[in-house]
Amino acid sequence: MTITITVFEKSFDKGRGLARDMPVRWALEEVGQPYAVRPVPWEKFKETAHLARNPFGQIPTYEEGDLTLFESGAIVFHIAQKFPGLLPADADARARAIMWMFAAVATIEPPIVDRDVVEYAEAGKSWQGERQAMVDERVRGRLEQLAARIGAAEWLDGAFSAADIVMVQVLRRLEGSDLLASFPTLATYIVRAQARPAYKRAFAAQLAQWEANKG
Ligand code: GTB
Repeated sequence: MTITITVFEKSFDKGRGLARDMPVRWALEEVGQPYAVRPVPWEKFKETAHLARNPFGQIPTYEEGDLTLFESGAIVFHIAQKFPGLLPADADARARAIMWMFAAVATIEPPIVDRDVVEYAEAGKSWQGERQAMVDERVRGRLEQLAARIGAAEWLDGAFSAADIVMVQVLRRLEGSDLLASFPTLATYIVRAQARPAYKRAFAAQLAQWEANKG
């Protein structure tokens, strides 16, 4: 059955692999599932056809026969449940991998997204600097806790899993920041993930998409 995902026609991250189709592509590459891509132009995000796929008018979405999904984390979870390779067989280890997926999107990601909100959406506000410092401190706290838990381990919990895809992608949003650079454990964790052939294939595919459409 063909799997089709929606992606930006022209991603505003300019092929840096930060848009949220990246974890979906990466998960599909890890489990060896081919997929088709439906690029959505920005002006069509809130049109009926796309809203039918995602009520919030966002990418990515995932179609497989009669099933349509949105939310990148839920899509990665679905792929991991449906195809072998991304979730441990042992029930307890599987529960922990799922826990880490939720931790990535519910505990680590919110302050990281807030950081972007302060930087871009709240630029020029009189209180921007003060809020930026507060949000950075929150992010730093979370990174400290995560780095302490990962320690010398290769992955979040034993073997590489879907949770590492979601977590690495969340952390990548801090790429280039001093915050990430001050946690070598996390920087190394990301580099380790980026060395995976599946990551490289996913990255190359989204970059090719950008190159073909940047105009
Ligand atoms: N929680 C949803 C999910 O994980 O699927 C969020 C989806 C989402 O934010 N999608 C964005 C979108 O469709 C594209 S990826 N936005 C249109 C809209 O909301 O109207 C967003 C993105 C782009 C670039 C970076 N970056 O450069 O770091 C990060 C995220």
